[in-house]
Amino acid sequence: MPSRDPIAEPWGTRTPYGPGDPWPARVDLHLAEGVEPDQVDRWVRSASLLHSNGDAMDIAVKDGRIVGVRGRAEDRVNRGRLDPKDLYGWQAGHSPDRLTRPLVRRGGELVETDWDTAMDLVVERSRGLLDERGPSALGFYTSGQLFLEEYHTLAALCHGAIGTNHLDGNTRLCTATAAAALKESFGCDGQPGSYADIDHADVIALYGHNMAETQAVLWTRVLDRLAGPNPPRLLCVDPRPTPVAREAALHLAPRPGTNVALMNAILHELIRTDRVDHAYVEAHTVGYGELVRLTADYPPERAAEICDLPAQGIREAAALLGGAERLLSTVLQGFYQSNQATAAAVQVNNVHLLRGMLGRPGAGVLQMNGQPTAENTRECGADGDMTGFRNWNNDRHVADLAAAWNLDPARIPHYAPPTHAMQIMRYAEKGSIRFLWVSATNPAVSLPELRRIREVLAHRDLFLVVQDVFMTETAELADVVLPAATWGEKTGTFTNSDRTVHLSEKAVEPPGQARPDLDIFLDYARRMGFRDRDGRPFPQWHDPASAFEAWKRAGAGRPCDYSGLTYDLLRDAGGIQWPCDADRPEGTERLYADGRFWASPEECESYGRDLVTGAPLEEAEYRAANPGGLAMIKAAEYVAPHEEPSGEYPFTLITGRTLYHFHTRTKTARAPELQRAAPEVWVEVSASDAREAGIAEGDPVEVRSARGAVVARARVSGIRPGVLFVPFHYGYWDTGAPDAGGAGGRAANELSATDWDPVSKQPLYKTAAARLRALGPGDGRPSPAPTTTASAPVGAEVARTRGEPDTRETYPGGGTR
Ligand SMILES: Nc1nc2c(c(=O)[nH]1)N[C@H]1C(S)=C(S)[C@@H](COP(=O)(O)OP(=O)(O)OC[C@H]3O[C@@H](n4cnc5c(=O)[nH]c(N)nc54)[C@H](O)[C@@H]3O)O[C@H]1N2
Ligand SMILES: Nc1nc2c(c(=O)[nH]1)N[C@H]1C(S)=C(S)[C@@H](COP(=O)(O)OP(=O)(O)OC[C@H]3O[C@@H](n4cnc5c(=O)[nH]c(N)nc54)[C@H](O)[C@@H]3O)O[C@H]1N2
Ligand SMILES: [Mo]
Repeated sequence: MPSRDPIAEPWGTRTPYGPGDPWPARVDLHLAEGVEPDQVDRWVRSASLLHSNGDAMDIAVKDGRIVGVRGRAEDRVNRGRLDPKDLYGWQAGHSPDRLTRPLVRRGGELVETDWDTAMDLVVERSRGLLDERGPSALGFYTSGQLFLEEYHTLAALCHGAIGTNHLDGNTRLCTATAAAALKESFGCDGQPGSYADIDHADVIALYGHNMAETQAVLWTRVLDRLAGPNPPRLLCVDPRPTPVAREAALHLAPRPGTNVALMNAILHELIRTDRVDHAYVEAHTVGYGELVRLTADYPPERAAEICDLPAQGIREAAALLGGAERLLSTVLQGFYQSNQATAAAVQVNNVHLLRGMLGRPGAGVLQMNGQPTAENTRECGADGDMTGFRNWNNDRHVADLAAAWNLDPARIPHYAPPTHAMQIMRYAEKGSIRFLWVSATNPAVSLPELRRIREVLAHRDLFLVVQDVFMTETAELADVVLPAATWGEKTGTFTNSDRTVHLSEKAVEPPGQARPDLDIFLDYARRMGFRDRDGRPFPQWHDPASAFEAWKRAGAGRPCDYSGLTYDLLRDAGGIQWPCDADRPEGTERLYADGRFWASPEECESYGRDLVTGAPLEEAEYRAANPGGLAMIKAAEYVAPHEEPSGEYPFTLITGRTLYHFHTRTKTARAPELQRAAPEVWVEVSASDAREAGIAEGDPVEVRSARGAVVARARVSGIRPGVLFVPFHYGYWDTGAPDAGGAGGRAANELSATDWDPVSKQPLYKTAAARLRALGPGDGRPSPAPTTTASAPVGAEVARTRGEPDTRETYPGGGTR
């Protein structure tokens, strides 16, 4: 019973405020039909697990079941607000098709079994491979959606106990570039800015970030500033007319994959017009001279040609950024998953270094996260980095970590960079990895080039363990399926994009025999008989609270210092930003306020890479370039995408999200309000391209790349001409297998290429070449794309996306008229 229809009005009503004022509270609530607030038995503290924003909420429990959620007015992140996924997504937990018992493959079929049988099988295969082939035969692929305690445990198991280098998270697909860009500029991962910078900024620049749809509550904060006195001006860089673009003072819609050229021209203009804080640059940075030299070759006219933008627009963007007194920038997948991902994201950092816009209210950069707990995957080292933002290339860091775990340093692999997810898949394909344990991610839908990924995962030489809450496309291919408890059914902590840590407490029992992921990992460790240096069972912890204490020891003294936090403090105070230690008991709003960075050769997390080739730098090179541990201004030449539109494939294909769904929809498709709002896949086509191809709104079309094809209804939208957009949410669990005859599936990743950024190794989901073919006239129905979002129709009458079921007819595989 929300007071509004959150589907039709995802951002709700305005609570305007002015610069420097506190963001007013607005409490959003949704309870199951027929339940009144005073009938709720208990409210249990948590935060949202369906994006990286960290919206704080209480879970309503009645008769041992979750019956709704309410935003927490006191919390610094959302001041009570919740978005549509927050309000409705919890219903997935009740779904009758939850996994409730372990499954093992027998005679080709997955059959139910008990935990002992399933775990014995996993342990037997692990031991056998360790004895025969060594630790490198084992790979682990995890998530950005578990809890901190679970990642730290998994990292300790893989890097410490087993000694394999093959551990990565789906954060590789998500925010590996954020981490890489922060390491390149500041020597270490760690988000400099704070969400509160929105309260103070006079200019906010969003680069490849559709905040309105992907961090909808943060966007309400921006909308509330826009509605108040002295509003900020927005710059939006996105090839689609997103809701962000609609509110922007300036919208640049570049050709996808040209971000570096655009940024170089902006930097060129900032330097030419001397919008440079020379005192800051001199005191706190190295590399300015090289940036001046390189960007001299990028006048706006040159970038205008590469990006296909008006040169005047680029000059105006530079003037907007150059005139800002308090500049906030946010960066997300339009940069991270596009051509030259890290090089482009680093240029945003450069704008801030040049202008001295760091570490004070309103002046900040947010190299955003995507997943709710991606930050923790990174800080715990479950993404292949070394636990606590340590440098795998620095023997002292390895020794330090070994001491925290009470293990011999020689057990921790540090002979080579950790293996990234795309390389793990390659090793599985080649047969050197024989055992792959996938937890809380669905690679059979989310990795690029699905036909190949399905083959790799289904190969009979690969023993595949899948730990999930549902029977996903990936679980279908497994040898062992482990049923997990999820949000609301287990306790743990997680950290959002601006370093705010929340505690999420168990509200209800998991269904059937499903168990918390932490219990599963610890059970595996006990059965494997791992020991520490003193012969005690390893890991030495046994439940969420003891796992949190162990993490505090492993992260203490590093930037992500949690040593001042306790579950009780998080319970009392709500969200707190790390670092939080004895000196900073209330946490830390902004990093680098003192102009000091974690960049000295002794402290840094990485010696850096060449931004164009990705070649790693040696310690000696790093020492020579940055002996004083200053921030690093790193310049990069523009290099064209590997796959550019050409005769056979004349369109650029980009993929991404819509407001109402989360990823492969395992949760959001099981929430009726969300599923109804975007029930099927679609393809966005510009009006001019549609006209030329004879395609009208809702007509069936085929999009084909060199990898495969997708069949969907066309949405004629305001997207940049020459560009197609396909949302990547739609796999096959609810419709059956992809068409084997090659007639086309519906998952966007049938189309994407096996290619990644040379620095961050993040796959390039946002630059591929494709062709578009009309499949005959439609039946007059529009495409199922929402009307409230970047996918809004142009030139056709389409019923507005609304929440009330009665006003929106639903039917299989289509939209609404
Ligand atoms: N509703 C919803 N919210 C989510 C999620 C979800 O699945 N659904 N997922 C969460 C996760 S894990 C993530 S990572 C975030 C992602 O959040 P976002 O990055 O905001 O989402 P995307 O739709 O992937 O991409 C953002 C924009 O990049 C633009 N783009 C594509 N190519 C280029 C390019 O070359 N240059 C530029 N400048 N822009 C380009 C697209 O048009 C798109 O609008 O969202 C989080 N929040
Ligand atoms: N084409 C294209 N592809 C993309 C992207 C894109 O923009 N375009 N974006 C990429 C990005 S940024 C991301 S983050 C990935 C996301 O890709 P995935 O991680 O594959 O997507 P999810 O559907 O979130 O998968 C999470 C899985 O974990 C399960 N799960 C949820 N909670 C729990 C739990 O508590 N325990 C366990 N064990 N399991 C749980 C869910 O049921 C689900 O199956 O996709 C990437 N792929
Ligand atoms: Mo992501």
